[in-house]
Amino acid sequence: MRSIRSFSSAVLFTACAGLALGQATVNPDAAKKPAVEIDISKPKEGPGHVGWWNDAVFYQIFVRSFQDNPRGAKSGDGIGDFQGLITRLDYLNDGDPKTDTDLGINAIWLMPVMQSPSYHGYDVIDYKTIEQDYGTNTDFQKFMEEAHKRGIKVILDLVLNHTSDKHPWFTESSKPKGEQRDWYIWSPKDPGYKGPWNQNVWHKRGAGFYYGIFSDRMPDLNYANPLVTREMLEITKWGLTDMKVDGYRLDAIRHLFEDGQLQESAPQTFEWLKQYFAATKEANKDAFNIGEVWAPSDQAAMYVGGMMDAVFEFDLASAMIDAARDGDAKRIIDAQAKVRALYPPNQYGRFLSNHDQTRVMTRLRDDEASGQVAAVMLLTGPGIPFIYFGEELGMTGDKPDENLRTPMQWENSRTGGFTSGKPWRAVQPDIARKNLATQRKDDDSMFNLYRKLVQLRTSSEALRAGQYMPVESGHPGVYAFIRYSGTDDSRGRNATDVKLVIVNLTAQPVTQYSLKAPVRFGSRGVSKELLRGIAVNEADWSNSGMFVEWKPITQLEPKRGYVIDVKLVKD
Ligand SMILES: [Ca+2]
Ligand SMILES: [Ca+2]
Repeated sequence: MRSIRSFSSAVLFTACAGLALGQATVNPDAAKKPAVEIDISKPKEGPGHVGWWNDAVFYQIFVRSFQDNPRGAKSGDGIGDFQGLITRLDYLNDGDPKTDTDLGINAIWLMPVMQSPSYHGYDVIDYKTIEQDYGTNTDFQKFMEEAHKRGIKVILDLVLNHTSDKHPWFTESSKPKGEQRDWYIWSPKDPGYKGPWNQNVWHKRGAGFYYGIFSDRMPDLNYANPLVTREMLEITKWGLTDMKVDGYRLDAIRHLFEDGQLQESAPQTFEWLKQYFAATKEANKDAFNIGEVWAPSDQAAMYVGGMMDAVFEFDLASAMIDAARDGDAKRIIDAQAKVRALYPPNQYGRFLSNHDQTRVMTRLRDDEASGQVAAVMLLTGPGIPFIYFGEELGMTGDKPDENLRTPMQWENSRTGGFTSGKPWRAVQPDIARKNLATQRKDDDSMFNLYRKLVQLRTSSEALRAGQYMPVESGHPGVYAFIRYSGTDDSRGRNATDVKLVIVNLTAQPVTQYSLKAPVRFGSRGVSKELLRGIAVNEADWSNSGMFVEWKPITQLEPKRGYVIDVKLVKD
């Protein structure tokens, strides 16, 4: 949750910059907390496959911007809706394993879809009624049915921390003697302190002040009140049982509780999330919970296990983008090593950018080749990958937030094929190149790379849920690693699926590199490059199955990624 229209972009920038630099907080108590010591040579052990989410490639959708219903109810108003989204499901996954023209994702994260007065929906006024712009509860249920029919799981954005100030609970709470006074956080006088990014958090209403960490229009719920907990857990369970959703993306969870002036990751928040986690698993044992903890890796990882199934890895996202832009392999090697030491294997969201961040292609200065190596890292690396809608077309967009969330560009036209009316927000000016219809025809397009990578990941257990092993490349611009599965052995002995990924992050061809890894795969390999089918030089496996001077591709092309299937032959 960083997406409040009332924020000035200056405030937003400060908040994000502070986080990006790893400044935990301006709160003095939190600042005194000892830094977590991380030994990056010690990966967390355990299975890399915990639940269905470890077989998933997620796709993040802003319903308002995906597809306006082409005909019938709510069509032509320039606003995406559930009926429109249903018409585009076959693009995401047509449910037919024999076709490969669809993108191939198998899970969706829907940004908020419940009633809200804002365009983005992060301020809810009714947690059980679908936003009227998007359709009805029946439309939503139809969408769920159509998604499930295609083998697509769906998780919903769940905004627990706050409601809209127009929520009936808050209206009642605003009355000093109202029955729901304690549902929100009130003070007779202004307590005077500021929030973690130096914003106002106490807002005046009537004779009192209420707490709202993000905005005066988003009052924080008071989770110290058991009635609030009971209500919100009931809503959570209702979604899982009655609406049949497969889990939640939890907005801003580190702000749930405040402990005095401690406004991030208060101890009560962790305790509460254990209760939340148990409630979701009770409603559906396969429910998936992924949290937004917009903080450095060591703080984010604290939420995984018994509180969240996974959290989004913001540091890893920045590292992938920096590495792709600057040609710096160490940047991603170090970030991945840290993540590997902090999390149970694969239990984190791997993404490049989301709805709160400048689109990845804009951050890569619209350099298509850099975007393609970022895509290779996103979809071959460990964790649970998330694609932000339009990223697969290399869509661009910068602040303000509305421009990070512009309509999906299906074709090169004034409305991008998104609506027959006037889109709620204009399409991007570079639509002539950044649209699906044009990119479908080009084998080397961003879309076709994403499509191949998603399908490659889906078809390989090693890429989906396997172990990760870094490989020394002997070149500062070459990032290499192995994913393998079918064995618990830390050196890969008896692995049944082995994929070697090599990424030349630099803008120059590279021939001076040499791969080295302490693997014990077997004694001979038969290798094949999977993205372009180019020739591979076999390793010398005579050294007890360990390869030391392997150059599988004679020349690595500028800004290019390779995925090599290593088939092992035992003597
Ligand atoms: Ca519509
Ligand atoms: Ca809160």
